[in-house]
Amino acid sequence: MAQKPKLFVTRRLPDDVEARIRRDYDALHNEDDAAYGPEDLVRLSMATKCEGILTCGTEKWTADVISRLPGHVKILATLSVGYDHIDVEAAGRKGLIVTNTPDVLTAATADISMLCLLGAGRRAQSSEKILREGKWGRWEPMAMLGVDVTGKKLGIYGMGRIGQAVAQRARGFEMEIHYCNRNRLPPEREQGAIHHATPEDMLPHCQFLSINSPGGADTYHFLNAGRIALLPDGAVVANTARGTVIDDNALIPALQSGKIGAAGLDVFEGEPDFDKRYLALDNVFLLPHVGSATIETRNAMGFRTLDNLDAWFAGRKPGDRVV
Ligand code: 8YV
Repeated sequence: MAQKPKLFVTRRLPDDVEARIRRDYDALHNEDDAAYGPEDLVRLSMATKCEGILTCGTEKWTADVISRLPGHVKILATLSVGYDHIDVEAAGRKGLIVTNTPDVLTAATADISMLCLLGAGRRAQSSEKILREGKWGRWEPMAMLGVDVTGKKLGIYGMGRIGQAVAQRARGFEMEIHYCNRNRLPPEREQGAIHHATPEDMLPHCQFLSINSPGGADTYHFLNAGRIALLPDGAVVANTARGTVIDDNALIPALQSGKIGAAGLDVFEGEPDFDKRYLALDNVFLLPHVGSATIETRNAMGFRTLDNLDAWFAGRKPGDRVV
């Protein structure tokens, strides 16, 4: 019987995914889900003599780490659609193939974008806090007033797969969809959404703003003080993309002053660390990066990652090759 390919798996994954890995690979699993730093990644890549690595967004594949990987490592398959944790240029220089998992987390992440828009707009966490703290008294005509989502103007920054799925959901809330994307979508995908070639053109329309762009250098601190100033007063901002897209030093004062009415944030710069000033605000709805956190979606992401690895080990081109 042919030897199973050697794989290094950096995180503990759902049972069905782990079972498929055990069936098809000679793998080093991370049973305890230990956190691997740069030295561990290099050391374990060497120790396992692996040709493939199955990683997640938690491991940082910097140019330095990639340059120190042994030559037997040929493919880095990430269980994520985003790959801003991988220096793809360094991977390209080394001839390392990189794959990701598009499509399979689109719906789950778009759902969380809606949850953030609604949770922020309707003050979900500060309302729940009242219950948990036993402070629910008489119904008050003026208590916990949020803003309607229905019928409002929604701007989507980043109209890729997830942005388009957010638009589809927001149409159910009768929202008027605006979007900012380098390229205008064809009419059948645009479905009446209004294209803006620049954020500066779109932001003044955004009573709600959903950030669905990739992370990385191109979008770093996109939402800064200057762009916040362009939003209508009281706008609601949701971010399920990457924390780096928002400048916390601009958003937090805007939330404090009421310039931004509320924010729903699933991602943070430097997560799991995050700017603790958010915790003192009652106009925020905060989640710990759960955009793709459903069992169905995580299984699908795991299987898609393995499909990419299987293809490469069978001598075929992986479907989701990014480098
Ligand atoms: C997860 C994500 O954090 O896929 C992404 O890009 O941001 C999230 O779904 C990621 O999959 C963790 O590896």
